[in-house]
Parts: sequence; structure tokens; C-alpha cells
Amino acid sequence: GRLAILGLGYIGLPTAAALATRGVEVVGVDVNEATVKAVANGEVPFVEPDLSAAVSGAVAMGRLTATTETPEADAFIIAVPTPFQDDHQVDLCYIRAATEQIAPQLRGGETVILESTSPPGTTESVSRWLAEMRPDLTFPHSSEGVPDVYVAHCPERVLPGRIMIEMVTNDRVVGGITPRCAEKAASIYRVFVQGDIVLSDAASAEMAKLVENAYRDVNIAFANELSLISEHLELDVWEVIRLANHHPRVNVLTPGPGVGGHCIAVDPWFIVGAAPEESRLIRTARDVNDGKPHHVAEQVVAKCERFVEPTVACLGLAYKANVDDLRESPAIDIVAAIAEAQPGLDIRVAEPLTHVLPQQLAAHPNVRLEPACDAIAAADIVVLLVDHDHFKSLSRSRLAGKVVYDTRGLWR
Ligand code: SAJ
Repeated sequence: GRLAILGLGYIGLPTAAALATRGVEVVGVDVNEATVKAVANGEVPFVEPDLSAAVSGAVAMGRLTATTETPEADAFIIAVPTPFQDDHQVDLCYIRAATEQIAPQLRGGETVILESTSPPGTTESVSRWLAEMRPDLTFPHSSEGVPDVYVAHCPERVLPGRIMIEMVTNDRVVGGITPRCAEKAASIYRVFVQGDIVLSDAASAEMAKLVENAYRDVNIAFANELSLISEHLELDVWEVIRLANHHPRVNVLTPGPGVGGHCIAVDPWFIVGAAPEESRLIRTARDVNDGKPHHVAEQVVAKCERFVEPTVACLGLAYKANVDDLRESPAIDIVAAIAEAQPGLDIRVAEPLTHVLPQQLAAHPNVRLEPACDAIAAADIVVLLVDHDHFKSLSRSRLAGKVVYDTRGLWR
């Protein structure tokens, strides 16, 4: 049968490629014409190891096509963003728009899968929205006999940078509105998943996904709080953590300049939004991690005071090592905060994985993008913001005589 994937981003495109390279006829759908054009030509509009080969191969085999119009299909996977609004409440507009695209294509017998990370109850909302748009069909939330359309949630859990490996090897949770819905959805993932496929109900699956990312956020917040405490006590946090981690049941994560990306900095808020009174630790972890970029910027500004007209090199803009993803990146917020605090300051930014400054920084006339070596050579103060391999391999002698602020412990 044919499968349509709505959203050709970091999750939709790898999933499309994984299914298509295993012989499924996949139609990728995206509202962005540039994305559709790229994919139709077998190209990938972002950096992810091994994805390009899979996409160009699938397109060449004729298994993967791309379009802006949702076609008829036997199964639909929704892989669109779920951002939050200013008040941290989830914005379901893209999921809603996807269901509006799918509804007219239903004839009965299809499976609709929500992959986008969503608050508990969203998959049921998808079923309800479809039912409102298609009163001629029965949907599983209404529990009136056998539904015409099956609806399930299968949250993604791949790590950017390792997507093509983890997509295949990770266990998957599939939560159906009914057990039959879960079975239907699982049969699709069995095509490429080698890990276990664990069946459950939709709301538990939605919550489990949020819990995974909140768990990591809380643990990173612990490490980030330790970095503040250690700074206050004039201790080396990396040394403290190295020692503590020799305990057999202790595994403290790595402090950094803050938590970025489109998952860990976002998903815990969906739990807080669903149960605000009860989510005290999870909310505090968010606050600790969100406070870290401000702290780093303040420290850099304080270091600037030792110089007359200092030049600052900021290394890295991505939200983490070896990816080109700038979404919710603490590094960008830090550079912007420094530029705002010191309007005349000469700031050189190095990001080997991008060629243009993001909009937020392009607005500052004194911030410019340069190769790392040039930026370091010109700098009095070097701030390491992302632990890219590229920076790790730089010769340490380039840093001689400069004030170095290594937020990732890369050069320890
Ligand atoms: N970070 C630290 N210290 C650490 C680990 C991470 O400061 O010890 C920072 C990173 O630099 C980055 C942020 O946290 O800014 C998040 O990075 P990450 O590598 O922990 O996670 P993501 O956002 O790339 O991917 C996560 C993963 N979730 C978990 O590990 C529980 C991934 O499996 C999910 O699929 C993904 O979120 C998602 O899409 O939800």
C-alpha cells in the first residue's frame, strides 16, 4: 500500500526514507515548497549522517516522492512540529492543519498515526477532529463498533546525529485509541524497526514520550546547577563530576551553556501545562536550564571588563555537538545577550556547520561569522559554546595567552 508522511523535517524525512528503502511506496508531504523540491530531487535540506544516501537512493528507486498536496493513502503519519506559545501552552495548529489535509482523503480502512510529540489527549483530539470533518465515517474514540479509520500515537525517540541508526535499533512505543489501532500502527513500524514494539494506549504513550525528555532535562539541570555551585565554591565542576561518577550508581550528566533543541527544552512544558500544581521539580529544572545562558553571558561580559576594546570569539551556534540545528540554541541566545550588553564589542562567531548568521544575530552590526582559526586569532576572550569535533581538534597552542571560557569542558 501507499503511505503518506506529513512533515519532511528531522523525523518525517528519515522515517520516509527508512520505509521507502524497504520497498514501501512513500509520498512525503510538506507545506514548504523548497523542502518538497529538494526531497523530490533526492536531496536533504539539513545535516544528518547517512540520511542523504537513504533519501537519494529511495528517490532513485522511485519509492519516495514529495509533494505539497496530501494524496489518498492507506496510512498517514503526522510528523509536524508542536511548538509552544509564549505562555508555554502547546500550539497544536500544525497537527490540526495536518488532519484537515488528511480528512478529505479518507475512504475507510486507513491508519492515521501521530508521531509529533504531544500532550496527553492529543491523539484522541486528532480522532475527534477527523470525525467532525468526516461525519460519514466512524472513528475509534466514539467506541461505536469497528471504526472505519484507525488512530494511534507512535512517538519518535531518535537522537539527532544518530537518527538513521536509532530509528532502526530503538524500541518503539505504539499507543492506540483502541488495541486494534495500536496493532494496525505497529504493523507499519515492523517494516523497519529492529527493536521491540511495545503496545499501549494513546495517552500513556503520549505521556511516556514527555517523561523521557523531562527525565533528561531534570538530569541536565542537576549537572548545570552543580556547575553554578562549583563556580561559587571555586571548584572545577568537571573534576567533581568525574570523581562522583566513579560511584557504581551515580551518573551525573555534563553541564553546558544551557539546554537547546526542539525537544528537551520544549516537551517538559507540556507536562507542566497538563498538571501545573504537581510539576514542581520539572518546572524548576526548566528554569535552571533556561537560566544558564544568561549566566554564561554575564560571565563573558564580566571578563570583557578586564580589557579596553576586547574582541570575543564565540565558538559554535548549534544546540549541540556535530549537528547544524540552530533551533532553541542556547549559544545563539548567549551571543545575542553579549552583543546587547556590550553594543560596541567586536564579536567573532565560528560555526563550521552553517554559512549564514541566524536572523537574531545578523541584526547586530558587530557580530560576524568567521572560520574558527581566524576568530580565535583575533580574540582576547575565547568562549566555547558547542563541543563540535571541529573545535576539539583545534591545536591548543592557538589559545595561548587568551582568556578561555569553556562552557562544555571540551578542552579540559
Ligand atoms: N546537554 C547537556 N548536557 C548533557 C546532555 C545534553 O547540556 O549531558 C544539552 C545538549 O547540548 C543540548 C540539549 O541538552 O543542548 C539536548 O541534547 P540531547 O542530546 O540530550 O537531546 P536531543 O534534544 O538532541 O534529543 C532528545 C533525545 N531524548 C532523550 O535522550 C531522552 C532523543 O532521544 C529524542 O528523540 C529527542 O530529544 C526528541 O526529539 O524528543
